[in-house]
Amino acid sequence: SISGLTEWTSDLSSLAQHESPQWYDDAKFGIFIHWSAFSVPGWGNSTPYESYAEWFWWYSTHRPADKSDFYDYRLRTFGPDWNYDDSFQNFTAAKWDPKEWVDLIYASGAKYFVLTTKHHDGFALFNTSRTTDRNALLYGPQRDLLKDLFTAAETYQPSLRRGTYFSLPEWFNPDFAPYGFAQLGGNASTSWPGIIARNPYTGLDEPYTGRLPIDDFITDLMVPQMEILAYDYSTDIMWCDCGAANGTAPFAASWWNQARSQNRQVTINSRCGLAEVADFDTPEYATFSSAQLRKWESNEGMDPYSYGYNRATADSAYMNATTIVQDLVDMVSKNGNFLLDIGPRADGTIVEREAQNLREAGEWIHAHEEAIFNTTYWFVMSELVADGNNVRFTQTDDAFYILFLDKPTQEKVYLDTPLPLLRGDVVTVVGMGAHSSQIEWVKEHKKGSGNGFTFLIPEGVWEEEK
Ligand code: FUL
Repeated sequence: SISGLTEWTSDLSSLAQHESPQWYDDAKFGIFIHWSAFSVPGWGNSTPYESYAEWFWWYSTHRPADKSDFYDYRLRTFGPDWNYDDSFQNFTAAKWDPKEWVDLIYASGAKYFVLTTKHHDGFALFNTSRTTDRNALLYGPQRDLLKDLFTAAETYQPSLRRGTYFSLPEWFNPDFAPYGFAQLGGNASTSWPGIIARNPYTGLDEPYTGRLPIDDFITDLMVPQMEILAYDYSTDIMWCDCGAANGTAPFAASWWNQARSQNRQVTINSRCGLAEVADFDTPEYATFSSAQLRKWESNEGMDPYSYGYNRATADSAYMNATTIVQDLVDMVSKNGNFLLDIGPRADGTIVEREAQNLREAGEWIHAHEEAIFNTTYWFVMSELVADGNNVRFTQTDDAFYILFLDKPTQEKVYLDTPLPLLRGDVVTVVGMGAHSSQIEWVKEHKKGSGNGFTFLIPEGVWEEEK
């Protein structure tokens, strides 16, 4: 036993007791980064939910799934002889400054980030030696991108935690085929295909560059790579994707024991293939309408339909600062975190509009951080329409926050809720609106008739829209 506590074992009853740490609950806002070889084609059409640009290979090689003409785009852009792995050489990171990324993440107000260390295409952004050569140290930028990003984030420790997205399956890896959809009962058109990709124009199998001989995908590749992320890179968040067959139970037990022995707290999401090890749920492009007892984190692209870079997206389509703040407030009021995704280009640059919107949201978030971070949701109620105002609630030990999603409709607002039991005596009202990012005011509550309470919003606190 470590520090008097029982060690984690790979028994599901042991693993089920692990929960997301306090820092994760307090952190509320993270930036997700989808960046890899898929950033080279960097294209997806705008059919909702069916055109993730990071699925370029899947769509362009599997016609029945391709509802957004990736196939034609591929032919038009790269010609008939092109294979997906040809994108490696153009995944250059030539203009990449990891310091700029972490500065932007910090400016956005986020307290953590999660990088795609390996997506379904199996191309790793970290040192996978011993398991495969299919990585950015040997192909493309020839650089340990994960290490450089984690190192750049040192400046902000411990307030900027570092996480790793990791796709359990490699959809097109012939070594994964034995664990493909047939064994999992999945849907062949969308999930865990385990189907070797074929160049649709030549009819030849696409190469799977960098494969090393292994006996078993799970024990010789998947689990060792998770261990590399945990022990060599010290990830704070193991953000798996897709579930599928796995070796997660023994991995998680060892990782948590090691973390505890180092006095670190780490966390694991719900997509590592075993419900019991999930510390938090991960709704995708979705949220909840009420508070959830179980910790959750919604993930969503600033691009309306894609996580990876999508050159077909117009600047005006990226999620704006107001929506970022509204979504964050809404999620936090319901016990959620918000993992907001950006898709950088293959050269490492970030779409300027995305960066601008993040910085603008960050101004509001930094100015009102006490109403967001280190708060808990109000168990009585999370959302309420009060006199036409859409409001949310958060609280701490000494404050109760009423957050307006939009400019208040009137000066006097009646909240039809029982007066919150205040542990301190402060009611802070934080407003937001397109251009109201700097305002904040405190107003004593007044008891109204019935259960609710009324408060006045002083004149002039809301900036005129510019
Ligand atoms: C999904 C993936 O298939 C998407 O490409 C994206 O990575 C999202 C966060 O998870 O399952």
